[in-house]
Amino acid sequence: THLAVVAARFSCGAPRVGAEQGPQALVDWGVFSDIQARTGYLCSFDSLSEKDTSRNSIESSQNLDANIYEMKKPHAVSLAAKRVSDCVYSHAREGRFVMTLGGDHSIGVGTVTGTARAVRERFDGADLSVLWIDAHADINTPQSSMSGRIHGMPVAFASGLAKSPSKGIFNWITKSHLINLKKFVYIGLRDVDKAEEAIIHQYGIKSFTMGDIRSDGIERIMDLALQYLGDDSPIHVSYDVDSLDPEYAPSTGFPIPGGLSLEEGIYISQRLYATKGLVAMDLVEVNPLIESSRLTTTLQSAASVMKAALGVGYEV
Ligand code: DIR
Ligand code: MN
Ligand code: MN
Ligand code: MN
Repeated sequence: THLAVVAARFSCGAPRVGAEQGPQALVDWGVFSDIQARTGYLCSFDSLSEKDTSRNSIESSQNLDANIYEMKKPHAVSLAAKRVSDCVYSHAREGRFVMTLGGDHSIGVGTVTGTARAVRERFDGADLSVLWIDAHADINTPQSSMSGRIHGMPVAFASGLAKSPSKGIFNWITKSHLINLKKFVYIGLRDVDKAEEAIIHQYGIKSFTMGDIRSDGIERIMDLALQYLGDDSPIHVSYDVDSLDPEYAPSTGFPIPGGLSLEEGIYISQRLYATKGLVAMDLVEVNPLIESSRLTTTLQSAASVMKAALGVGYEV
């Protein structure tokens, strides 16, 4: 079997640089040699970055990337996400497991739309199931966002909740790309904007907060999450490393206390592996420039949740 690793080396959706260096740090940590040695997977690598974008599009995106439509760097982010979406799609279409390394979470517009489109084609119009493991809800629209940063908006664009504002931004997203919010679950939320809370409530989006995990336990929460999604469609997990407590993942742009323990983070992955329905994973928001002295802690944690999702170290 074939594991397609996509290095999405972008940080244009976030206020700070550094997340574009996350993928290389993870690869250098040796995660994939370990996975190849301990599973039957053969890994292939794609590397996408702003530097590879043609001179013309870089120039035009820089010229156009004033803060328009309440969004910061919309052209650069839209172009990056489109490239990620096409790349993820091309692998998922062939039945490969796709592991995308971020990058800030705006690349999530690309990852889930790429998988959703491939799954529709391969499984007769079926909707993809998505788990969004994150401290944040990432569901602001350009209108509701207070920061204008698109790493806080990927769920809104990937689901069609936020429409292409115009001038070509995200207008590559067609109906076949969209994820269904009825097949979508949050786990780990603890820093949600008021406007995002209203959106989650309005659309009835299933959400398991850190409070829920503390009162019911992660085992029960995973039972409920998987039961809600059902077992009739393939699963994509978009794993933001900031879902983990900063003790285990300090090198990230927006660390929020009170997160998942590493054990809970690994348990989520193990449960997803055990469904046999997991087809794609993102591991995003590793920023080697933040808390650099504790980067190895962050890489170790990220590696553990990735490996567990692929069945490495899985027992029972
Ligand atoms: C905030 C922060 N909700 C925003 N989001 C973050 O900018 O939309 N996401 N930090 O990771
Ligand atoms: Mn996120
Ligand atoms: Mn986050
Ligand atoms: Mn983020």
